[in-house]
Amino acid sequence: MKKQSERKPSRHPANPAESDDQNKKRLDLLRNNESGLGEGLTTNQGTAITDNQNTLKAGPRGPSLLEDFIFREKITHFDHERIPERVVHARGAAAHGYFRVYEPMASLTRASFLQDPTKETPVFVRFSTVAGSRGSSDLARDVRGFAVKFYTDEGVFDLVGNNIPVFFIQDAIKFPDLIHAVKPEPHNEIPQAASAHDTFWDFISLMPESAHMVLWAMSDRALPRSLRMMEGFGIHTFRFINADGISRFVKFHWKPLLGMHSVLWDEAQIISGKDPDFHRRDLYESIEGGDFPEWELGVQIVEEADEDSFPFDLLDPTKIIPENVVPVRRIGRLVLNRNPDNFFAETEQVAFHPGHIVPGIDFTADPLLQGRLFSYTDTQLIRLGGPNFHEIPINRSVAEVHNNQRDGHMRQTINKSRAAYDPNSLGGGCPFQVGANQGGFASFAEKVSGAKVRARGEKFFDHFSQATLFYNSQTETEKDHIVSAFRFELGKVEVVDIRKRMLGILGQVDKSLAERVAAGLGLSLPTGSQGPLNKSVPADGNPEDFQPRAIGTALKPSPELSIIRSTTSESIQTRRVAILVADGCDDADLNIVLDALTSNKAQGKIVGPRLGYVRTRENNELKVHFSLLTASSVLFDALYIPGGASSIASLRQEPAAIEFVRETYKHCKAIAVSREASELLALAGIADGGRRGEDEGILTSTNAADQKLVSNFVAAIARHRIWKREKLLRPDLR
Ligand code: HDE
Repeated sequence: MKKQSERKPSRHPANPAESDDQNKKRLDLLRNNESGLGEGLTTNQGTAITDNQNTLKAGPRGPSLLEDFIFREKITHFDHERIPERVVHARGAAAHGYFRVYEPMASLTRASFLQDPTKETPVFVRFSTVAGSRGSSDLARDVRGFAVKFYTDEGVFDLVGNNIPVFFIQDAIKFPDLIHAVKPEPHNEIPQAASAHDTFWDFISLMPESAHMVLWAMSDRALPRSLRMMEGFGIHTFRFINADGISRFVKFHWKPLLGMHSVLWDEAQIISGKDPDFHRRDLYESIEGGDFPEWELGVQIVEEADEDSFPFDLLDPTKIIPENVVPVRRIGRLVLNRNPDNFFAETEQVAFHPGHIVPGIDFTADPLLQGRLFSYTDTQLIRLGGPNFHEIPINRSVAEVHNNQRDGHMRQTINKSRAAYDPNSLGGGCPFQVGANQGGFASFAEKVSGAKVRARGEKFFDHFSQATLFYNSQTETEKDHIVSAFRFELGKVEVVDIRKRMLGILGQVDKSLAERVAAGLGLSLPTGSQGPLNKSVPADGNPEDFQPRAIGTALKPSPELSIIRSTTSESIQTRRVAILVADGCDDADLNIVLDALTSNKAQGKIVGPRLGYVRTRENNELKVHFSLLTASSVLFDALYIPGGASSIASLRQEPAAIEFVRETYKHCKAIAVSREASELLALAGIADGGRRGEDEGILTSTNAADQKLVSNFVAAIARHRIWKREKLLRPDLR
C-alpha cells in the first residue's frame, strides 16, 4: 500500500494517447477467444470433458446418476441463462466506439474528456425502445433510448438519454404509473410494444403535463428509419462546472451526421412482420460494412444568471429550450466503429445510470432527474443480481477503482488489504481522499433552502404552450402524420370517454388538430365545460390550483423541431436501393446505376425471382441478394428496374414484383425504370407513370444507360420521400 508521501498528485495521466491504449486493453481483459478455438472442452472448473453427448447412467439403458457433475453443471447453468429483462427499455442494440472533442472546453467544464481534441474516449452506446419486451419489434411507435457510456480517465460518465427531448411526466413519483399504463394490460398482457390501448390513453388523458411529449410520440420521431438517423437528447438540464467552480446550465444533444429520417406508420407495421430486427440489423451491418454511424455532441448553454429569464422552467423535463432561443453549439464527435462480440455480456449486462458523472458535470434539481438518480442503481441490484455489477467487464471503469467496499454476490476482485475502513493507519491511510484540484469530484455548492413540500414550480403548469410550439413548427406533411397517428392510437381505444377526454386535451394544443382527429374518430369536439383537465391532484389540493395555464408570450415556431425542415442533407450515403431483375436484364442499364450508387456510398441490392444468380442480356452472372419471397419494398429506400425485354417479361408474371413496385410507390419512395420497364408501373397502378412527370420521384429513361435518369434518381433518393404523392394517395389526409 502506498504511503501518504507516495500518493499520486493527480488522476490525470501524463500521456493521454498511452492511456487511451491502456483503456481499450482494460476493456478487453475478459474477452474470450471465439468459442475456445483450438482448445479442449472443459467444465467451469477446468476439468477436461470426454463425453458431451451422453449423461452418466447405471448401464446403457439404466437411470441417470446424480453424481454426473458434468451434466448437472451444464444444465444448471442453462437453467439460469436468463436474467430479468429491463423493466423499461428491454429491447436494445448497442455498439462500441469513441468520442473526441473538437476543442478544449475548459472555459465551460473541467471534465477531462472534453479538453483534448487528440484524445479518443472509448464509449459504449445502447439504443432501445421503451415499452416492448426483449423479443418485440424494433419498429414499434415508441421513444428510443440513446444511452452513452463514456469510459473517461476520470471515471464513467453515462449520458442516459432518449431520441425525444422531453418526457411524459414532470416528477419521478409518476413513473411507475406511466409505465404501468403503457405496458401490456395486466389482465391479458395485450398489446405488446404499443401505446395504442385504453390504459395508456386513459392515463395520458388525465395528465395534461404529458401533452407536449405525446405530440412528439405521435410524430415521425417515434418511427426512425435507422438508429443512425435519429437525434439524441440528455433531456434534463445539467450543469457544467469549470475549474474556477463557475456553473452554467447545459442541455445535451446528439446530431446524426446522416441527417434525420423516419419511415411511415404503414411501413413500420409491415417492417415489424418482415424484419422485426430492422434497426438492430441495420446498426450491426453498417458497422460490419465500415459505414460507421456518427453524431455530433451539441450543447445549449445558459448562464446561471439567466435561469429565470424563460417562460418555462429549466428544471421542467416536459420543456425544451428552442434552438432559435439558445443555439446548439457542436463540441465533438461520436463514432461507433465496433459491434459487440457477445450480445448478453455487453448489450444486456451494460448498466447505465444518470448518476454516473465525472468532475465538471453536475445535476440540477429537475424532479425527474432526482428520482432517476435513485432508480438506476436500485434496478441493477435486481437485474444484475447484486451490488457488484460494476465489476462486469462492460461496466468497468477504465480509471482505477479503489475503495473499501467488499464482498457481496459474485464479487470478482480479490481484495488483499487488511484495512477495509477509513480512516485507517494499518493501510497507510489508503485509499485516500482526492482533493478537488487533484481530480476529486466536488458537488456544485448550489444554494438550497425552502419548506419541505410536495409541490412543483409555478411554470411547470404551462402544459400546452410547448405542445402548440411543436405542432406549429411542423410541415403540413408532418402535421398530417400526427393527425393520422392520433386517429390510429385513439381508434384502438375502446372506451369512448377516453377518446373524448383526449380530444379535450388536443383542443388545448391546437383546435384544427383536435377537429381533424375528431373527424377521423367519428366524434365532434366536446363543447361546454368538461370539468378540470388535470386529474392528477393531491387529495387535499384544490383542483383549480392544478389546472394548466399559459405563461409568458407564445414562442416562435422553431424549424429544428421539424424533421423535414431541419434535414437538408443531399447525401444518400448508406441508403439501400432495390434493383429488381430477372434473366436477361440489361447490363448497361444495371451498371450505370450500380456505379452511381457506389460512388455516392449507397448500396444497390439485387432482388430477383429466386436466389442464386440471374443471367444478364450479355450472359454475365449476377448474384441475387434477395428473392422476392425474402425481400420486401419496406426494407429499402428506393427502387430501380433496369431494361431487358425478357427480364421485364418475367417480372410482369410475378405478382410479388408488381406488389413491390406498388408498395414502393405507396410509401412515397423514388422509383427509376428503364423505358422497357415502364409497363410494370402501369401494372402496379401508377397512373401515367407518375402523372406525366409531375411526380419527381417517378423517373423513366428515354434511352439506354440514361445518365440523366441516374442523376435525377440520386437526387430523388436524397429527398428521402416524395411527400406530394402522399396527399394524392391518401384522401383521408386531405
Ligand atoms: Fe429511464 N430507466 N427512467 N429514462 N432509461 C431505465 O434502468 C427511470 C427516463 C432511459 O440502455 C431503467 O437499467 C425512472 C428518462 C434509458 O440500459 C430504470 C424515470 C429518460 C434507459 C429507469 C425514468 C430515460 C432507461 C430500466 C423517471 C431519458 C435504458 C433498466 C424518473 C432522459 C438504458 C435500467 C439502457 C432505463 C428508471 C425516465 C432514459 C428502471 C424512474 C426521462 C435510455 O432504472
